[in-house]
Amino acid sequence: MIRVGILGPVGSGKTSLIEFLTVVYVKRGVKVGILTNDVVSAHDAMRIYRNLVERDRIIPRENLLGLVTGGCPHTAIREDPSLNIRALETLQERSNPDIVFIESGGDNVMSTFSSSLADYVIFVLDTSAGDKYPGKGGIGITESDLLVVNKIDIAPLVNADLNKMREDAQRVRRGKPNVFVSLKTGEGTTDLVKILDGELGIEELLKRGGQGK
Ligand SMILES: Nc1nc2c(ncn2[C@@H]2O[C@H](COP(=O)(O)OP(=O)(O)OP(=O)(O)O)[C@@H](O)[C@H]2O)c(=O)[nH]1
Ligand SMILES: [Mg+2]
Repeated sequence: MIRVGILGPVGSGKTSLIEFLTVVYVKRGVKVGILTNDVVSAHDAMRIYRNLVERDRIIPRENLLGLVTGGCPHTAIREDPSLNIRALETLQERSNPDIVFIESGGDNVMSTFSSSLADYVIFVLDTSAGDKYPGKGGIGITESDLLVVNKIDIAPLVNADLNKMREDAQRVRRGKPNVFVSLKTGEGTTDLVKILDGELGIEELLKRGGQGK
């Protein structure tokens, strides 16, 4: 089971990314589980349930789990990830997924996953705050395995210079991968999937017998 942690500021597109990737991978025969963390509600899990379980029948309900962490979202994924680790065990017992996407509650640029919880970490930033990030840094932005800059469709509305953001991403991440996308229009998502295929070894996983839902 590959555990992919997904971090990023409130509203940057973490759930949208999980929904997109789940559809892509399930259609290719990968068995996907989803674990969401929300601070005060099970909002994201309920949304995923409505979209991917009830409406589109992409995953069975036992492949989805939502945690309500309370308090600080960092704690549940970094200082004391025991609740999440137990939830992963439950998902494994119930449906034994090939990949699990773990969404953190909305955080800031300093959030990270404990290595005991995630094997691979994606940080989702968006352009809505302009182009000062990723240049300003922050450990989540600089140390994550993949930086996804989402909502490039709205960049012109906030005068966000995407070339500056690309150069800054290269510099602060010292060459680690980044990809610029719009999960709304689909722009950049082919590159995103290509990068993740390579990073997560999806083709090898399918050859070894990933079995679909
Ligand atoms: N314009 C635009 N809107 C987007 C894009 N991706 C997501 N959104 C919208 O942005 C809002 C937030 O998206 P979510 O996927 O819920 O973001 P999130 O990071 O999971 O949010 P929290 O879990 O609340 O922190 C939603 O209204 C999405 O429809 C995009 O590429 N472009
Ligand atoms: Mg979300």
